[in-house]
Amino acid sequence: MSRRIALITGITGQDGSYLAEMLLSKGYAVHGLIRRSSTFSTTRIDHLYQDPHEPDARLRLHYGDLADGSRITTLLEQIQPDEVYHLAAQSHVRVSFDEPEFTGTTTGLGTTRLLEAIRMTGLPCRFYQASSSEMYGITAPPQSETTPFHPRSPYACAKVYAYWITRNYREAYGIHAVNGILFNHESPRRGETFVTRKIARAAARIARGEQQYLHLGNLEARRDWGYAPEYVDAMWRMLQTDTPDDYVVATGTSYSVRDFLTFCFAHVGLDWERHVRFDERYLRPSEVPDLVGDASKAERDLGWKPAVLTPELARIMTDAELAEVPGARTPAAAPAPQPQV
Ligand code: NAP
Ligand code: F7E
Repeated sequence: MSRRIALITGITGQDGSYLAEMLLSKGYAVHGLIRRSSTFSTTRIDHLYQDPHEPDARLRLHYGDLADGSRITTLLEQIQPDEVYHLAAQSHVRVSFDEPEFTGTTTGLGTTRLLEAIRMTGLPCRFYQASSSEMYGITAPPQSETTPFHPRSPYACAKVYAYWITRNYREAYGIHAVNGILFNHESPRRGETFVTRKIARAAARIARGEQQYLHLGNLEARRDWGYAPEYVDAMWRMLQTDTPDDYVVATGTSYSVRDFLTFCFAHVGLDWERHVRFDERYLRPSEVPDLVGDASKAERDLGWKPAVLTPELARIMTDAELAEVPGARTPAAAPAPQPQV
């Protein structure tokens, strides 16, 4: 059987890096879309580097941006992927209130640009859309595939648009397109301004005496926090089914930000209440109070079930921060992976 080819947008992000690892381990040729920037943004995939001059290199990167539809079309023609995992987005909810238009162009319309490129090229590839539990907003938990959406941020509104355009291209053009409605998933590779990483990092730094206080916003919000490497496996499973469909991926449990603080700080032997200070800058104009996913459809149809729940996740993330040598960003073992230009 010929080698399968995957294209990942957002390969430099948390999920993209785990997905690239997993697909390479399954024997795929993996192509990644990355943005050109004046400094390298490839830290999360440096360990996957393969010299692109080697004819058998299975990881290749290409410059491109979600705002650039013609580039996406030519890339698809060139790569001829079997599977497209569309993970790239402006993914920060708080930032989306500051940059609503940009969030709409990338997180929302970016999906249309990819789907339209697939339609125009006529490629028979399968398409994964990174949909989000944020789409449920203030709808009461537990949330499943049939729960109505009530988005509460420009990010969530953009994701609702992207969800429906994915379904529309499936219904209108028969494209094998699926929505993975993923609840929060975290890891040591999580961006540093998301609350779990911020807390795990601060707990380790305070324990080492490098920091005294952590400033946070709403501690009452409840989230269904799972472990990112397990969630990319669910993405892959969704694209292996014969009939495209939409799936919730979640642990089915929920904890508050306050609970997450307790898990991380207790792990390093500290009382978080002595170190956390409130800062209203981290509040959102409209908040999402409580998310708990019902992933029974994914378990039934895809055989997917999470193993790591939030308390263990907090320990994994805090241990990873404790293992970081202060001040020393680990130099890449190999040259940073770069697209061929
Ligand atoms: P992330 O770490 O923020 O990664 C986002 C990726 O998108 C990065 O590779 C980023 O590139 C890229 N990107 C952003 N704007 C772009 C643009 N204009 N053109 C090309 N690439 C662009 O996000 P993540 O946590 O891995 O999440 C992956 C996807 O799942 C996102 O769509 C997110 O909204 C969605 N999602 C995440 C969760 C979660 O809990 N993690 C839950 C549900 C859905 P740079 O590295 O250059 O910034
Ligand atoms: O906030 C509260 C904040 O930014 C979680 C993205 O991956 O998951 C993520 O979105 C909660 C919120 O994640 C701080 O108000 C308190 O209630 O870590 P977060 P998020 O907004 O849930 C969904 C599923 C996605 O799709 C998104 O792409 O924590 N919170 N104090 C804080 N949050 C942050 N970031 N910083 C604080 O200081």
